[in-house]
Amino acid sequence: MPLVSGKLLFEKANEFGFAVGAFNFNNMEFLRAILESAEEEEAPVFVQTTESAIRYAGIEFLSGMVHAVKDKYRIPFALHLDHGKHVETVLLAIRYGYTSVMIDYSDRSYGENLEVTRRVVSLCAPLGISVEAELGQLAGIEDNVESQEEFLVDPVQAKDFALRTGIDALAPAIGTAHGAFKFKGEAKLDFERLRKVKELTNLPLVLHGASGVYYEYVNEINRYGGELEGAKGVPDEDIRKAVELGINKINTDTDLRLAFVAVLRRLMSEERKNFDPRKFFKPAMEEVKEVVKRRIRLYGSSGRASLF
Ligand code: TD3
Ligand code: ZN
Repeated sequence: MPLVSGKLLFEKANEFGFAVGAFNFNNMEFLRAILESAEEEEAPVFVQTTESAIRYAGIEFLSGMVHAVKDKYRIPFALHLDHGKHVETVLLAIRYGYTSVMIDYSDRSYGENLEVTRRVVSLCAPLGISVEAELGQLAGIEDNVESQEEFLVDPVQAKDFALRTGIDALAPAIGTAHGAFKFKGEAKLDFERLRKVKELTNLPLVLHGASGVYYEYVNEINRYGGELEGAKGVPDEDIRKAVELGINKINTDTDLRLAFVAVLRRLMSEERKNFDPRKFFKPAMEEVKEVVKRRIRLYGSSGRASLF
């Protein structure tokens, strides 16, 4: 049971109360690390690419790799477009065999978000491709805490949006941010808001900007010449709570990047005579596998492949 529609993953996760890991890739090393880890954990998984990943690698390479290896794995997994900002990218993803897409008009007006998301659902639903949309905006580290509230999801609006678009999953902004610098002080997620959104929509929900930004990797990077002072992520405890409150897909990119680069920085500093990139990439890929497995366990999705 290899490449499946995101619908299937969203529905099972919502029914059984766990979250499926959604990990980003730009290259063979990350894709392999994600699929091998999910296979070893017997976990369903989303592999996903942003528009910038598509610009970097080309959609032929990204989708081509996934389709070339899909029968090697027994776990169910979906190929997902992360943060699709243009309907044209959604059409491209459909053409290249993606099984799930996100249309992200969260930075436009509510009316525009509604209209474009409806259009994407009308394109994808007949093809069995799932659609994720977003309401509210992810905070940046520079936003001050007081002014943040207006960027968070409005639960009543979420209910209206769900009913009028027919989306398969919703990403509600509840105080997380993308990248390695998520919070100035303590991490602060609006769990009450999350509880409300779940109660009013009963939709599969997606948590973006969820990386833990583990200090082991940040410290290793800083020790070997990096400058990531002040990096901060979402504590594991908050992830567990979010899953309990109804999060069913968790996006993680930064944690994989940090693990990979931590190993690269150390090895490139220690192994000064080596110029075979594989000798750097292989151990870096192994570290990405470790962090993917750690996240999959945290999300409660280990062993869940047997549900499909
Ligand atoms: O959608 N994504 C992944 C791509 C964002 C750009 O890196 C996320 O929500 C992941 O967030 P995080 O916490 O890994 O940066
Ligand atoms: Zn995101």
